[in-house]
Amino acid sequence: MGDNTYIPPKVWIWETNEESQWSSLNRPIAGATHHKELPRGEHPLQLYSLATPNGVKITVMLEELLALGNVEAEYDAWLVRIGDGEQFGSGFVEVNPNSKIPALMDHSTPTPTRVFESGAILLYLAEKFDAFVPTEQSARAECLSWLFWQMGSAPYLGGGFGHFYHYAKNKYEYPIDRFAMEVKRQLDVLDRNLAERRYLCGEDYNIADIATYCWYGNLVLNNQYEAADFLDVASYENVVRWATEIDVRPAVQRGRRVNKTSGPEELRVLERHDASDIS
Ligand SMILES: N[C@@H](CCC(=O)N[C@@H](CS)C(=O)NCC(=O)O)C(=O)O
Repeated sequence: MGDNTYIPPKVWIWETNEESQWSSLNRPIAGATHHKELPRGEHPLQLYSLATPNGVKITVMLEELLALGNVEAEYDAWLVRIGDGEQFGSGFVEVNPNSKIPALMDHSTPTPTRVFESGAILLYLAEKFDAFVPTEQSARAECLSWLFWQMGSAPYLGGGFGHFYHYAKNKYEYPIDRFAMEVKRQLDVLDRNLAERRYLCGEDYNIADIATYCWYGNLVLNNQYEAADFLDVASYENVVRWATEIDVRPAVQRGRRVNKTSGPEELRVLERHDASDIS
């Protein structure tokens, strides 16, 4: 793969290769690979996750809700080690048939509610607690537009740019060039918007900021893919200003640590069941 002699066969065949650390996990079929029940803690909200950009969106949101005084946002956060294939366990697949973290169960509803897709989980929690999403129709439309924009852009940043620039063992110019171009265009979209506004939708911080900070915020703060120089992130001054402001929020600092398995040992909170788990 990667040289210009590759000719696609008539029918694609699944062949495992060692192109990246994720190769042994990626597969073209859905469904569970093994039986494994999910654990359940004492709080109504049960989160099954890992501190990736998509996972952190939800722990930041829950910590923000708790910071506002919503005691019903207390949650258990269970670690799902995607590098070990735990997202393919039968219990997890029942909560998310797409086998990706994050996934949430809400046991406070008349029958338990499952929610998957980080954008859907953010909106579910925002509606449940009436926080971090505007209620006025136009403001809400703006918030949902930026939230869905982020959800649509993440595959370019993470699945595209991050995969080929950072994770892939061999670096190929064509995909890196294509995805760097799109990521820079998206950074410019954000930068122009944030030139006029403090947060993505205006004066108020909301779920669109949480979702976007976890991807583009981390990228411009050089916490993602070690690509700050390559993408010249410093030139997106408004994005850097916005990300820096969000980054220091105490709830953001707490949420980033939940289900974290890498980085400094003292910052990792593998599972969270109580506020005291985050020291
Ligand atoms: N669109 C999904 C994407 C979730 C996603 O890609 N999760 C990754 C970690 S960030 C995952 O679980 N990967 C495991 C795998 O691909 O097997 C969302 O926003 O929730």
